[in-house]
Amino acid sequence: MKEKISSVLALSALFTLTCFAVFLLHGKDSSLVFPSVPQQVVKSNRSVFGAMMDHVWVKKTPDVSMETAATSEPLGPCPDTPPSLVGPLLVEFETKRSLELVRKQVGSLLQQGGRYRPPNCTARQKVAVIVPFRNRSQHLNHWLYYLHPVLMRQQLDYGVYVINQDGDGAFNRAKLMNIGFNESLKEYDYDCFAFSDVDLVPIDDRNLYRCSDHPRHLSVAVDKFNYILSSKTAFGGVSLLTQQQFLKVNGFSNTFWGWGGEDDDLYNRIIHRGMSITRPDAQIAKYKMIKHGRDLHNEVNPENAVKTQKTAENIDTDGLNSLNFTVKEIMKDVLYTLISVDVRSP
Ligand code: UDH
Ligand code: MN
Repeated sequence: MKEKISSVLALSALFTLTCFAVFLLHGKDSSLVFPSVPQQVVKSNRSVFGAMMDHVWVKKTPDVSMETAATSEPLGPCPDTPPSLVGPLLVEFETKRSLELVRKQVGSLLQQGGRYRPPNCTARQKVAVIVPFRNRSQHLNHWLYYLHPVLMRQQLDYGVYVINQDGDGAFNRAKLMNIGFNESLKEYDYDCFAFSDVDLVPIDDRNLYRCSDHPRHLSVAVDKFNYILSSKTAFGGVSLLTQQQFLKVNGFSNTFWGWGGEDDDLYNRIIHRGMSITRPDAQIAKYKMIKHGRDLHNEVNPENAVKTQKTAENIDTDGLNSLNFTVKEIMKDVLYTLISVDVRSP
């Protein structure tokens, strides 16, 4: 009887062990056959965006959220050359792009207000991207669609600030830039400021939105001008200054109403304060400008050209230290922070 009981016990133990082994093996196999959810998500994203997107979007979706990064070990500095850059990009503005679509495509990688930080390393610079704006929503959609993936691949700790001029008074691009500088600094300790027109999209991601020893002009070769720089002193379009460099020149002048001159005046300020400008290679610093006509209330102002002759007289009293404006609204989208302002047009 005893023998019978012990052989039954031995048999059932053997059966249990076999079942356990089969369970383990099957578990392992099934994970090979059925990919985990994140793999499926990445796969479906790629098929939606198609092959063209290989040049625009990060190939691997960063898998660490900002929260995860914040709670883990201190991160090492990002490499000097970001590893995921792809070089020349396919950029076109024929496709209609709604904000909703762009939100779906890049929104999940951003923090509210158009903020991003590389998940695996500490960015070399904290960059506020300032975009002067009024009534150009189609342009903004294209710009956000193309710029976010580029800035992410460049491993910047960045935020996008769209400074919207409220009302229909004379446009003042320069004043909007000054306001962007002031307002973005209230949110975060940015050390670099990228001032960018809403209609300029880089067509090579090696053109880094990073500040350097001297103020930097990025929009060197623009398709509209046959990829030829108009003048050695050109500083409009897309330009970058560190916080110190911008303070040193007292920011932009606030008094350039309508189109023209404010960029030349900033160039004069830089030279006047003993700095020079730097530019990336024209082969890399290439841009496409979204085609557009002249906007209402931004007509050429002939007074502006005269004013650029008087930079030395105005620099001490006209700029960041004389800036006045009223914030009407701050709106946080996942793709950008929109700050609507009354610039007190004359
Ligand atoms: N901007 C607006 N809304 C406006 C005016 C200007 O958002 O109503 C901003 C926008 O970021 C734009 C930047 O200011 O990119 C510079 O203005 P712009 O694009 O009008 O300047 P640009 O020198 O063109 O590119 C001048 C008019 C060209 C008319 C050409 C007709 N063939
Ligand atoms: Mn333009």
